[in-house]
Amino acid sequence: MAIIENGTATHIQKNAKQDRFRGHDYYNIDDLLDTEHILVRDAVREWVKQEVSPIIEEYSERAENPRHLVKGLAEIGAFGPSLPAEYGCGGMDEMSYGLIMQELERGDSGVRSAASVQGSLVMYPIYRFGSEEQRKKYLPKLANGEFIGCFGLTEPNHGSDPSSMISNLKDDGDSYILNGAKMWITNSPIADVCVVWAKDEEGVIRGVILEKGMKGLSAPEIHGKLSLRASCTGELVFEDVRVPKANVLPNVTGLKGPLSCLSKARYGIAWGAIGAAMDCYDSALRYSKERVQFGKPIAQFQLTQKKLAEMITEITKAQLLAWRLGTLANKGKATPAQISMAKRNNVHMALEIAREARQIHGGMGITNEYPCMRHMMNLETVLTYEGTHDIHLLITGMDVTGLNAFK
Ligand code: TGC
Ligand code: FAD
Repeated sequence: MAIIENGTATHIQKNAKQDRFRGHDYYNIDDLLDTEHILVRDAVREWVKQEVSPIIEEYSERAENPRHLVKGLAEIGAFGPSLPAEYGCGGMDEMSYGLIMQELERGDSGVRSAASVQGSLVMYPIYRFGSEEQRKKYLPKLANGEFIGCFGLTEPNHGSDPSSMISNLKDDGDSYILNGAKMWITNSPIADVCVVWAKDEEGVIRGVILEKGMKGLSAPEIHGKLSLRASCTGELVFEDVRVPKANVLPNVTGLKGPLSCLSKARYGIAWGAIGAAMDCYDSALRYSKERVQFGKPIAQFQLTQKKLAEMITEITKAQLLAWRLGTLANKGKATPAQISMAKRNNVHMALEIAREARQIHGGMGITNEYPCMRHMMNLETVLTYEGTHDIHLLITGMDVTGLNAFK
């Protein structure tokens, strides 16, 4: 407990656990949204206030996945928001999907991760590349949270370069035999369904759907994470797993399969990062007006104002980037490189803001009374997964020069 010297500080301490977040819209970007977008966003914001904010610091501290949130996430339409309603999904547009991710990550990156993986990395490939039988079998149960899904692309020795993966499928009549391992897989220890990418005997990457309980499939949890602590992460180990050919995604081969899913998820992260940044800014703004040093609120010092002014400027730029990306995505015109730019810019922006906001909170900023340190730690993962900060830079570099730095 901090030593409290005056009434103002006591007030801050008492109210720190309440979620007093309000959104920030310096450029009236709400005017560019439809009423439906705002309704969706506000509903998710309220859900996060009621369900996530009161518990997230404790779950994060205990490194425990708040699994009870799955039902609520399904109810608010967070799983596959922009996939068709006929499969039990949200049937919303890409802007609504983005806004939902923004609000979830305002609560915690791990909560947004759960929705990203389920919707964009598991449901989306089944919808886009799966057979009608696969869609009907899996999508409704993933949408309503009855099934948890995970996505296995990264391997212990192949992260940024997934095309070098060694997990492999050997033809065995009506089945394939799968061997190999995947690393850093969100939700693998609790997953009922795994979308896994592996090479066939011709070296062609294929997607397969695995189900919990298949002989030879195991998913040990990875412990000791100092980031994304409220999210469950594990490995996937395949020892002669027999995968019926009916479980192969029939409509895609090659790396563009998993990379298309990543485009969908990276788009959501570009929005989600804004949520984490807004939460840090909001907390810092409020704290700086309440915290008194040298006889005046610290918000009155020019150096604090510089931090806050730069934060809201960067948030506003990120919001405009995301909004424009959303309008392109709604028309099916957002390119993978445009998505990379937004993911990279917005996550880096959020991480910088989390660090600055932490400073504004002084010593209190390193405690779990305020969200900045948790967001900061989470964002270190977000900067790395779904393509690292530098990989996205090289994607932009390749797009503008036409020259490939990876090969
Ligand atoms: P390259 O030769 O460039 O491309 C292979 C094929 O894929 C196509 N393509 C894409 N298609 C759709 N969306 C994209 N974003 C695409 N990027 C490329 C490309 O046109 C080509 O198609 P075709 O028809 O010619 O075959 O591939 P490369 O091997 O040179 O790799 C390029 C690179 C490095 C950019 C790519 O491998 C990459 O993005 N690496 C980063 C890996 C990554 O992001 N891993 C993420 C793992 S999943 C995860 O982190 C989940 S976190 C979950 C959570 O939220 O909790
Ligand atoms: P590496 O690829 O080894 O990179 C190490 C460093 O080298 C990075 O800084 C990178 O930028 C740099 N580097 C690599 N290549 C180049 C280059 N050509 N030029 C310049 N620099 C380069 N994966 C999944 O498949 N599914 C999941 O659900 C999933 N969830 C995750 C959850 C968490 C908590 C984490 C931490 C990761 C998750 N990942 C998941 C894996 C994630 O996508 C990888 O960690 C990421 O792609 C980077 O791979 P790597 O960790 O092997 O790093």
